[in-house]
Amino acid sequence: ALSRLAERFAAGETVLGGWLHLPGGVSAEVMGHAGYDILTVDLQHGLIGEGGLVATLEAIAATPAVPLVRVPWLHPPDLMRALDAGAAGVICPMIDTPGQARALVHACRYAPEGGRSFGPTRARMVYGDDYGVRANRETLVFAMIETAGAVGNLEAILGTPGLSGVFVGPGDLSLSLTGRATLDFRQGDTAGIVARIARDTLRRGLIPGIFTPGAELARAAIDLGYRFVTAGSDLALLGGAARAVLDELRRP
Ligand code: 3PY
Ligand code: MG
Repeated sequence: ALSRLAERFAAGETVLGGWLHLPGGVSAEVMGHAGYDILTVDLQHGLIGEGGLVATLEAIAATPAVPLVRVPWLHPPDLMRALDAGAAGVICPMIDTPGQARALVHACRYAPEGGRSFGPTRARMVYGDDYGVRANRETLVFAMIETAGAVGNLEAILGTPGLSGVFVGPGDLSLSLTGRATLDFRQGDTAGIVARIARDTLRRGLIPGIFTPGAELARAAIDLGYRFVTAGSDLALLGGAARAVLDELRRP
């Protein structure tokens, strides 16, 4: 298998993710050896960039973590290159309509289910010669739900054949719903909507995922039923730990 993730999700397990913003690969190794089940290379807001993708995937491969890529946008060449480079799955930002969800799946699945072009350069090396016949079944494809429009279209998006699950971006979602971006999805109207996304996604037999910056919000997400819970990015965890040391030492 590309990973044991599909089985773990099917068994109802909660899987913990880390998020990678820092280039260079060493922080990816640190995060992987820390024990995250999944590491997501963020090519949208991270500092890694397309040119740093392969080195970061190689660093993840030196750890037990499963590599996913958050692509910059719904752009089929980026999705296909991330998968060819060895991502076990992709997370695509700003999927607001069922048409966009269909385009996302189409780019990530080989014919007859989709239109992914064949050329799994590094993926075949990493996952084996039968990658081509297993990829459609095992590649994870997550549509990000992070606008009011996406919430309005949720049922239709969840009906997209071949979609593995959805992934909530609480920053953009709160920005869209309230005009102010916060990762704390427990605030205001966002709370009920984030709870409903988990319920509706589970009811359709798909995987509800979400980004959180750390343990407290990750726990709250797990309590709502989220199964793929990202809990922290390398950049934010480093900054938070550094601030905690300095606060402790400089406390009057
Ligand atoms: C968001 O919170 O909008 C995200 O995309 C999380 O990375
Ligand atoms: Mg976002």
